[in-house]
Amino acid sequence: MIIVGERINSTRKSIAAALEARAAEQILNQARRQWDAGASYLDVNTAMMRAQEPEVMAWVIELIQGELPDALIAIDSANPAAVEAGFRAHKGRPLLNSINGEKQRVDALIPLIREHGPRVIGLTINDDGISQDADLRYRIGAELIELLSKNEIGLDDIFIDPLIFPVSAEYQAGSTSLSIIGRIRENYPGVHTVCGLSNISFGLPERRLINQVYMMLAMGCGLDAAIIDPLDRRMMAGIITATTLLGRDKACKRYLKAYRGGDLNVDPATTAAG
Ligand code: THG
Repeated sequence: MIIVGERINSTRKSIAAALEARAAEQILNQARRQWDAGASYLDVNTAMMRAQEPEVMAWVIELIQGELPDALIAIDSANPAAVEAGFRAHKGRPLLNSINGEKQRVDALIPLIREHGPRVIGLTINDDGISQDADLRYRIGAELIELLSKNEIGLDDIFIDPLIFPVSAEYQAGSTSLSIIGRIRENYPGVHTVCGLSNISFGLPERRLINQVYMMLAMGCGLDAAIIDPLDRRMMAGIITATTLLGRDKACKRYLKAYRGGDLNVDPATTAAG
């Protein structure tokens, strides 16, 4: 599983304030903890910085890579100027989060993608907006795969995001996204699927439970990347266990290593009792 750590996101008040103040230590602390917890990418979302987005994006990337030279960033912005600033600041190959099927976005981002050759997340939305129809969203994903392939992005560097909506508002939202994940896996082997799944539980109690169960269902359909909080130990233990059960952990090596490291011990009370 490719884990994208979600914590450096300007829609969180504490992060917006830290970015505004260029509070390096606070941002680095979030970066270090997520990296140590096993994130493959650190998402950096600067949306709330408005006009300062490009400058802040470059600042955060240089800050993080200065401290953690192996860390890679998921450049999470809808602003092409911020994306470009991020590409220029980044060492190694970043993950662009994201492109979608909107013509304006495609026109602005394709030249940057051609120049910098990042890995790319494609969202299943286009100029007709967001559809609750699985066929339509799947087709947007398929078109994005064709578009990115034509522009020299390899299948292993494409991540399709089926988008996740609250099941409290649209009771089939969960199954719609699962079906898109399954169809991408079946028809485009080698292409990754990714989602930021915490939206699924919006408006319902016990959100963490819902997020964790949905993750397991999505992994069963082929989800192989996720934008999550890697400090959520129960979620991470569930992901390791599901990876083993899905036949992607030879000799259960990863599972046993996690066990020995204490990473599976997420419920001490239950363990002690039985
Ligand atoms: N797909 C893609 N990118 C994405 C998303 C997606 N990026 C943003 C988002 N969705 C995923 N990232 C986050 C980051 C932080 C939080 C949730 C999703 C978060 N949420 C708190 C909560 O749910 O309780 C509330 C905010 C807070 O702590 O203040 O922290 O779907 N490609």
